[in-house]
Amino acid sequence: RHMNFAATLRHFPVLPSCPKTSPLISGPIDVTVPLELSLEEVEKENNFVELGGRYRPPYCVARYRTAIIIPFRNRDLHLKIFLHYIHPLLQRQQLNYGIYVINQAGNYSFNRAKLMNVGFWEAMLEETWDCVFFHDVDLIPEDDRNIYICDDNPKHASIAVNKFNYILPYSTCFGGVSALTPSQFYRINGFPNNYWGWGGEDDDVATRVFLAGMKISRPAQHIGRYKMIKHQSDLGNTPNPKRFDMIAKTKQTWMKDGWSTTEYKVISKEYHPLYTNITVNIGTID
Ligand code: UD2
Ligand code: MN
Repeated sequence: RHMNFAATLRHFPVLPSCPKTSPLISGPIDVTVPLELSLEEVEKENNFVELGGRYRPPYCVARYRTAIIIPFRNRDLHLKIFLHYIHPLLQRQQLNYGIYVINQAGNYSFNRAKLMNVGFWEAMLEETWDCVFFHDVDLIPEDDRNIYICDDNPKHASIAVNKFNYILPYSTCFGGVSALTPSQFYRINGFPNNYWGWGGEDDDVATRVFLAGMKISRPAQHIGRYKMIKHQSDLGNTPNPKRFDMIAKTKQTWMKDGWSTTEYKVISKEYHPLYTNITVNIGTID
């Protein structure tokens, strides 16, 4: 059976553990929006990525295993740019990782938080990940010292986003890019399932973190930097008028509604070269 060199080494029993800090990390990244780039070119750039967007460092055993969950609908251009930047970054960080795009089927109201619950389930079915990153498709990290691993407390990684002039808009902000270990995720009962449309769901999750007796951890301001690709608001994701009432009631709802009560139906699962696409029917507002 034919195997390439890296694949052979991976089966070699004395492969050393990767160093605690990767020597490949280099700091700030210049993020520009490469409009001419095709998905085929991005695939060619990332030869070492395995089917479904999985990767393990070839010459050492990764210390950390991270799944990236992307809530998604109709953002192909953003996804291509995201993949172009995220794969090389995660490889420089010497992680064992997988990229999961959770694509909401149909034209009903978008539900970012419910897609996160689905993504968590589906990713954990494949592998016991140490850490799960919940990641907007339009946020591109601008520094590879922003390591995609979990902390002792739930992490809000996108502390400084260009859209907010690289300043954290408010102290309990948890939107954009967040990361939880499976046990932290279970402790907050996952994400809420009933935020349909834009907004509020991130604040609900932040409240869950506090109610579960944890804090929000963040990288340093000069490291947790992200560029949000400019976009208009999407059809099917208009601001949720109920969001203020809902976030005021998280204390009453978080135990009842969460990852364990997420109902969905997988319509298809496809292993693309740079990501696993899971298209799901998550229903709609009743
Ligand atoms: C902010 C938050 C975001 C979320 C949102 C409110 C930051 C940096 N971002 O982003 O995390 O809390 O407010 O819901 O704080 N998406 C699709 N297709 C759609 C709609 C959304 O793929 O039709 C996905 C996509 O991954 C996108 C994410 O949902 O990045 C958030 O939606 P957004 O980018 O429209 O929201 P935005 O930029 O106001
Ligand atoms: Mn956005």
